[in-house]
Amino acid sequence: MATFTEIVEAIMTPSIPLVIIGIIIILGGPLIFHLVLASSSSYTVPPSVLLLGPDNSGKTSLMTLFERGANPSKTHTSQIAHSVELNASTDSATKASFRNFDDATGTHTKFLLVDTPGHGKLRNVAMGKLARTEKVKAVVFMVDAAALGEQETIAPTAAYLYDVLLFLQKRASSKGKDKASIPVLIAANKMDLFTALPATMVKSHLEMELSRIRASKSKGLLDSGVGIDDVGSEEQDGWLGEYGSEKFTFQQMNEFDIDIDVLAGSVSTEEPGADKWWWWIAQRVVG
Ligand SMILES: Nc1nc2c(ncn2[C@@H]2O[C@H](COP(=O)(O)OP(=O)(O)OP(=O)(O)O)[C@@H](O)[C@H]2O)c(=O)[nH]1
Ligand SMILES: [Mg+2]
Repeated sequence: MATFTEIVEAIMTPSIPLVIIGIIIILGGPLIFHLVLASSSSYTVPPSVLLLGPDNSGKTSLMTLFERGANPSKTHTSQIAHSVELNASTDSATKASFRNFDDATGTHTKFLLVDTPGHGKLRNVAMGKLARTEKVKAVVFMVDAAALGEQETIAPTAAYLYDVLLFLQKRASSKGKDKASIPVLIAANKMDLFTALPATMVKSHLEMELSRIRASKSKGLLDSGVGIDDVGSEEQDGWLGEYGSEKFTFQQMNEFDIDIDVLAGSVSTEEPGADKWWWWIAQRVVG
């Protein structure tokens, strides 16, 4: 039987197998530790839904409504992103309402609702959130339907939406198979105001303005005398929707596996309220 000193001696004597075991422990330990942490964090970080849209459209108001079940009396223009954890359910009992999400009945899916600042100077905050898309399940793009009839509102609103859609399109074109596509809800808010455009008009106004932006972006290209068939794939990649089409429609985004819905509602009043939006979000989060 080996004595204690013999064992110690064997361990202390450098030998190839021992060195290999040592290297495995030193390199493998942290690696395993990392894998364990990484896999567990994917369970603890819930999916998120991004609230985008220009300033004054009602994003913070909507988030507060979902969080507290009550409409905030006053909001300030947001300067930072802010998220709250909510529970969504698609059970018929709790169907279409965020007011009873605390009910213990049925199954719930946790998700993060991320509010972003809408001001043009802080747009990078929102786009930064969008760029880290691993956990983004859906995008809610909020617009002020009551002010959308005015040129000074529709122009910046559509310009922002253009950037968001082009980002999603590029992401879809270059994505690996494991990345799910991100659906977009255009939430036409402030339907309680008499100047509010109905959802169909919000849709057509935005499509018209997006067509205009797209045309002006490609104008330099066309002016230079290059035919539409002569341009390289780089230019095609920068084109929103169906390449070469005259008019942009949201339906063209289906080509990139991006679904866009336009739903009308209001944060401030019970009717039409925000239930439709909540139901849309719940289906995307749970599904
Ligand atoms: N009439 C009416 N007013 C609303 C509605 N929703 C929000 N508002 C008002 O619109 C204003 C702007 O709302 P916010 O929620 O602060 O807008 P926001 O999108 O967070 O704006 P930023 O933080 O600047 O990006 C507030 O005065 C709200 O009270 C609505 O459904 N109807
Ligand atoms: Mg805000």
